[in-house]
Amino acid sequence: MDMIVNGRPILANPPKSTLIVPYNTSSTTYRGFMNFTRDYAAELELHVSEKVATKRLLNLRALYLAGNITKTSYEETLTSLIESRPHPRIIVIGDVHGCVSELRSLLRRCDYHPGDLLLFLGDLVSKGPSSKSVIKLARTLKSLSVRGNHDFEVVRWSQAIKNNAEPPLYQTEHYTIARTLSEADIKYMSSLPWYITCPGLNSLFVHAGFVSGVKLKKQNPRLMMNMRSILPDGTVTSKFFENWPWARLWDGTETVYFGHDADRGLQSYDNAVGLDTGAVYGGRLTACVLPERRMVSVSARKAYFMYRRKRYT
Ligand SMILES: [Mn+2]
Repeated sequence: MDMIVNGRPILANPPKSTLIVPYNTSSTTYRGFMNFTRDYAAELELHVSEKVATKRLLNLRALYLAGNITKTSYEETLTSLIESRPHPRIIVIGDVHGCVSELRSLLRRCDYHPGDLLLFLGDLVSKGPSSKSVIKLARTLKSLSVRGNHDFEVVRWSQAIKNNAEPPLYQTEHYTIARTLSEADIKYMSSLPWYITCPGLNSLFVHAGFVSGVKLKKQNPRLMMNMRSILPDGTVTSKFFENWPWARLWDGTETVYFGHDADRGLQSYDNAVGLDTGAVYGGRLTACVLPERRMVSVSARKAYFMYRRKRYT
């Protein structure tokens, strides 16, 4: 049975490690979006034009609920309002790391509307100013995300806390974040898959990367969350070897969208697009808008985290 997420169907029972998003352009598939229009309006500081458009939708809904217009006329008007909207899109977003103001600015700059699907490339949390608000925003807008290495650590700690584990000797950031998250936040984070596929756009989404020549189902979760380089001898590593980005070797037929690699910043190969542009280090937060593959980014308000990583050649 199909389940509707943000107006688009996804598999009702996705395999634990993955998620498939069909890209479907027919308007009937995103009719359900009214259900979260209210939350959307409350969560984003909207531009005036968006406020007006949202208000029209809410007024229409109110008229219908009050019994002032028939269901048929409500649905007809709703459909025509939706169809006069820009085409629904998938907005793919690089590592947010708790930078919620930058995320809000980015969504406005992308002209985000209900019906668009947000797809995060993982590492929503940690290092930045407000991990909890990022998770709440992602949940409210019914976003999808893959699992990043930092998300993974937070989920591990939240499970440990649930099982009454001793707190760590030195209170790590992941532990602190896990303690501040609500039940709903943790449920959302626990649901994040290793990777997401979208056959309709011939695309894959993953936090760190894939190893060429290995079937999707056989890819190693730890590497999917951590890899950065593949050396000439085939060694897959999370280290930053300047001349050996894994994406350069990617020979799959699908285009891979990934994050995790702020050192290299924006990477744009034919079949691999890296979107971690280091917002939390004072760089930019970047989105790629599909299907047109348009890049949109905003600069960070400040450097929230000091940046120090070894370079290898
Ligand atoms: Mn990462």
